[in-house]
Amino acid sequence: MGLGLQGMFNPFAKDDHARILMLGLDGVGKTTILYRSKLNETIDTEPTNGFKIETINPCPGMSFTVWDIGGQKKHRYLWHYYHPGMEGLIFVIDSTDRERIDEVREEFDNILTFPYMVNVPILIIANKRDLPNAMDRWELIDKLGINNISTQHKWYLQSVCARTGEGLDEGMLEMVNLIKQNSKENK
Ligand code: G3D
Ligand code: MG
Repeated sequence: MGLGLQGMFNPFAKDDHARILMLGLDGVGKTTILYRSKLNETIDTEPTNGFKIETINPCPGMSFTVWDIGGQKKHRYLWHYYHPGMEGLIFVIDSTDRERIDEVREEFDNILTFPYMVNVPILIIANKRDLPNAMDRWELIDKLGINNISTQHKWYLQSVCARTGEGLDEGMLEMVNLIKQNSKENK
């Protein structure tokens, strides 16, 4: 009984799938990321009221259902309600937005207190890396206090340009790896 070519090369069982929550302040590029991952296109976005859900394939044999939740201040109280059953968090940052970096940290810290976030791996996407004056990964890690979360969560920070897709596939693959490691350890 052979596995067939696909089974031999596929590191995941057939139909492996994870539910992913994507959060971040408004205007950071979440919806652009969603459709760049899904369609490999840049679409015209407008502020997301409520949420959008799309299925993407970060690598052969794996699919993610990604929930893109509106990030405007008036909608952020809803973030709390989308967590149950989520297996990964993608937290998106506009890496040029120094003005709101304290607000980003506050919201990030808040998310980490949600009960359903225990042990959930986190991909931090530092978006808009194409723009001048983007903060580099070390500055972001420092300003967001990310090193302090490393004992409770597996995490990875990837800088991305969602408009062109640069860095996005690498980031999604890291998310796959983190989820895989996590499920092995928590079996
Ligand atoms: P949101 O879903 O997080 O609210 P959007 O954010 O995806 O709606 O994006 C907000 C704006 O940021 C959009 O521009 C979008 O094109 C832009 N954007 C997203 N990713 C990048 C990126 O990597 N680089 C640059 N330079 N811009 C990006 P508009 O002009 O439509 O508001
Ligand atoms: Mg949006």
